[in-house]
Amino acid sequence: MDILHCDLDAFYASVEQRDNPSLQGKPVIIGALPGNRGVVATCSYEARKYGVRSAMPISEAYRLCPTGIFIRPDMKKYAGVSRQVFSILASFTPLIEKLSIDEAFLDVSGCHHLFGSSYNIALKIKQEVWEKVGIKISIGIAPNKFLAKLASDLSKPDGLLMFTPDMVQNLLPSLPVQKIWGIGPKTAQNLNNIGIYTIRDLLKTEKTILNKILGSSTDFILQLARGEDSRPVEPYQETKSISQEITLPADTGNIEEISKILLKLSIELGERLRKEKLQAQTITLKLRLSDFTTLSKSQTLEYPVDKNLVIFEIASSLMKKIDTKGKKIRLIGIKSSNLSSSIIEQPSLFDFKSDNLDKTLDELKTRFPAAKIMPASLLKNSNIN
Ligand code: DCP
Ligand code: MG
Repeated sequence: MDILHCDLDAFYASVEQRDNPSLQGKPVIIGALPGNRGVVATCSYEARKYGVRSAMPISEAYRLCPTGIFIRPDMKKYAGVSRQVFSILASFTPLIEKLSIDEAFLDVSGCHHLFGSSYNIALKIKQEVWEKVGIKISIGIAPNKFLAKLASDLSKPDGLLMFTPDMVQNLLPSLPVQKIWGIGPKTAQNLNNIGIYTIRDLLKTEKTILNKILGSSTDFILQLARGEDSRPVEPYQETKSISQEITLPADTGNIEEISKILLKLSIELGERLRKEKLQAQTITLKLRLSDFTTLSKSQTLEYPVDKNLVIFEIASSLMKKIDTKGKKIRLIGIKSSNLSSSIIEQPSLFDFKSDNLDKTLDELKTRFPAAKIMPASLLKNSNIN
């Protein structure tokens, strides 16, 4: 029982409730404001009773919960709270794998002589996060990552659950297939369509049939279904940021040309992030002008990203915020930082259908390294190829 999965409860909403006691016990919905386009980032457990969920269009959230208190996210504040929580986690073990702004695995195998049993460590973490930060964290304890994450998920809110061998035998098989890592709503629907609803159903089905739906992930998913998972906790301290930059062959002030360069850099950066299985929550645009002054602008996002077009969209909006009127640019760079592991498929806040496109391009480039594969808009640009 040496892996802990720690995940803050209703993170953004909890921070707002902590800072404004009049919001406590109320349905608080963080995201876009009603009447605007956009989605729910998260909501308090009080709002979840009305059926409100993350990633739901804000119009639907308003329809389900008109008495909800709608608040725009304050990413700077949440990033600060997240740092505080992660420094508490780091005081127990250096073996921390950050999965997102509010979620991490801890390998506590080497910490028992200092802090007692895994259960005790989890209790101490819960207590310290509550006392020092003022929000609740749920913790799952298990011999492996999959079961630890499942345990914290089942225990929420304010939970602490140890996934015992008895639960692997009796509880795990009865859970719906979507509880398995990597089975999203679409795959779950495909499995339901052929009568597979629970993990037990999955284990009873012939592999050739599963292969048709799960493809190359079949064996891995079957291992998880049996409660087995050999992946180690992998700390990511080494990589603090990943950047792509280019010094232009000739300085330019041409917006169209700059936009094409941003697209090229975004594609290269997206590829590197996905290769490293990382996602970035902060994107910085750096410009060096002809007179060598350097300007930069950053944006910390509501959710970590690794998609080419999302990075491009953010870099383009940062570009508009930097005043370069009448000046020429000699270097352009995009930096991604605030990195976390992307091994868990995160629902995207952005309405781009580019997931499969990026994946296909990555695969093509691996198979045909010499081929030039790029958006048509980049094909004729002599300045950047
Ligand atoms: N988030 C987001 N968009 C999503 C999902 C999450 O912006 N589609 C943000 C808001 C959340 C934070 O990330 O507060 C953490 O995500 P979680 O999935 O851990 O959700 P919560 O912490 O809000 O709730 P839970 O108690 O279920 O963990
Ligand atoms: Mg959470």
